[in-house]
Amino acid sequence: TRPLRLGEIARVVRDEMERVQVVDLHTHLFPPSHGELMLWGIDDLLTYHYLIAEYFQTAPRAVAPASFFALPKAFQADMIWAALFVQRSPLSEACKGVLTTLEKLGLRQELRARDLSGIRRWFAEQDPDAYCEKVFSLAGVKYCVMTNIPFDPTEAKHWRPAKKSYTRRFRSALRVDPLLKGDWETVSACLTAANYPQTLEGARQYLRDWAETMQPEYLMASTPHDFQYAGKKGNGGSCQSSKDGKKGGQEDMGQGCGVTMIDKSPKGAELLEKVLIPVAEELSLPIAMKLGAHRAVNPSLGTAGDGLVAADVGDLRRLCTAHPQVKFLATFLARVSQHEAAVLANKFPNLHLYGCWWYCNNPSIIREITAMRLEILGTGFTAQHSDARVLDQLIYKWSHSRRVIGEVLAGEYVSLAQTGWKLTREEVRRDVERLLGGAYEEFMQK
Ligand code: RAT
Ligand code: ZN
Repeated sequence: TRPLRLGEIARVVRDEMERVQVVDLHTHLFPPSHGELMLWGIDDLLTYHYLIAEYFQTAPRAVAPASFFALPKAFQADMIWAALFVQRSPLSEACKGVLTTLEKLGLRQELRARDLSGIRRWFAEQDPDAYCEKVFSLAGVKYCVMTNIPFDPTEAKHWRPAKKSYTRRFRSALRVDPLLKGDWETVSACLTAANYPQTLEGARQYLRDWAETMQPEYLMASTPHDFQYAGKKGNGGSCQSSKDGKKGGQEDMGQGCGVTMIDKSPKGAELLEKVLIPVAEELSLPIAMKLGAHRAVNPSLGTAGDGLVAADVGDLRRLCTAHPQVKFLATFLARVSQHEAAVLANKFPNLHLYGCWWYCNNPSIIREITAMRLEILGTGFTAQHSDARVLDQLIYKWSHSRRVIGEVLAGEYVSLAQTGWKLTREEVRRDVERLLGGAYEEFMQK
């Protein structure tokens, strides 16, 4: 409890950053109980879609994406290893991530020798359950939130008819992208297959029932690049995203109890307003929005072909205004959106910003965004989430982020200390815990 000396601040922040058990509030990870859905090990690390995209930047013309994807995963991994780690220096954040991960797992010798076979042998000896625990403890992650998509049958089978049991390291989030995309075809196919009526009320009941099954932390969706939300009283119950001017279905627009059959497809904003928001409100579940992805910019690359767009931050403002009783978690993909988003979070107590997402999850950008957020929001935001798809990535994503966020925070404390403000280690610990999970949990509870 003694005040820290100026010269001690950087070291204390570094220590506290190293020791804090973080909450990882958005990942694509699955527990070992989910079998093939759990990605881990060197071949999954090397075939991460960030690395596939980087590989194709410079791949020979003769390697067509379709033939690459038809190869066994280990072959794909070999090609990426050769191109990005042997023929070039692995300078990108995604490449360095693989190195940090292996180094922290203790595979230093194999790394030094660039011995991919040796690395594979090591992973082959690991037991998934024990390895999973090892990764969580090495990464210092208290628990992670998964992304659970009921519309995807390969996932749904792990929940119904019987829910798989898994450790407390994993929590659920119910993801509903087809709703925000206005992809009524997918939604109605799922409703039909599960014997729900093809109505808005049918869709709401479907969500309620899945929420009952999954017990999610929140409902979540990423917005399509052309998403527009007009607000509650906008054009026909906020179906502004309807580019072709069609109204969304026969159902009582604007009144919205929605039991009539739908004969035209409702659009994303309408499904948000009439399905997602009412269910969120009814079940007191926050909605996590991810804004700024432009899917399938190069469709031949699959997930690796998704790009970025500067989303309209105004959509989120209109949502927070129209639904003050609903809590929104949000993260933006474009660097240009970050400042406006921080100001918005400063105005709306029902909005919580989290993480440096995907193309922003690079040290230089994390540094800039974190400094700006601290300056505007104090500790009222969540500095990072990993978005890990491969279990082992928790190790590097958190290690890289802890370092940068710590450096930024230390700088802010030094300027505090220069005013004569006295700071203790316990206070540093409190702030660090808040930035890496505590602020999220406080927001969820309020
Ligand atoms: O970062 C990623 O892995 C992306 O492919 C997306 O999944 C993104 O994180 C998302 O959740 O939409
Ligand atoms: Zn994600």
